[in-house]
Amino acid sequence: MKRTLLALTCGLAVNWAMAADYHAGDLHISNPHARATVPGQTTGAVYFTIENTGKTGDKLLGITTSASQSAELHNMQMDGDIMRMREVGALELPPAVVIEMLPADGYHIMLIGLKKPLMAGQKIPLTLRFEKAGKVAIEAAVDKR
Ligand SMILES: [Cu+2]
Repeated sequence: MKRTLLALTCGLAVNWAMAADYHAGDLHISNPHARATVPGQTTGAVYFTIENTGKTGDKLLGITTSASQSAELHNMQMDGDIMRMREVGALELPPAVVIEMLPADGYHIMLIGLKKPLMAGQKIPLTLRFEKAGKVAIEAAVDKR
């Protein structure tokens, strides 16, 4: 019993430390995180989960950050047997959609022209611009590689 309680407490502590949740109108953005980069690496990637809990659609139009010269929304898809990444102008967020950005598949935010390496433990400020919800400031936690 004691053991179970301890495990539970640890689990809660971890969740609490990782919980970065943002609400903007009907949009819910959770767990923004980035991968640590090595010196000399000029690009980085940020991932988060975005949910539209409302009854009307919205659109992610753009991203800015002080961590890099620019930030683009990318989509990764298989093209035959080659994984290709391309820039997407805007991310459609229809009602009830949940989009989970993942390192190996689908969408991510590409940071282009990193000013400094992304180091584990840092927080990267980003501003997301939505068609209806407007500007939303978030911070992405840098994970270990
Ligand atoms: Cu990319």
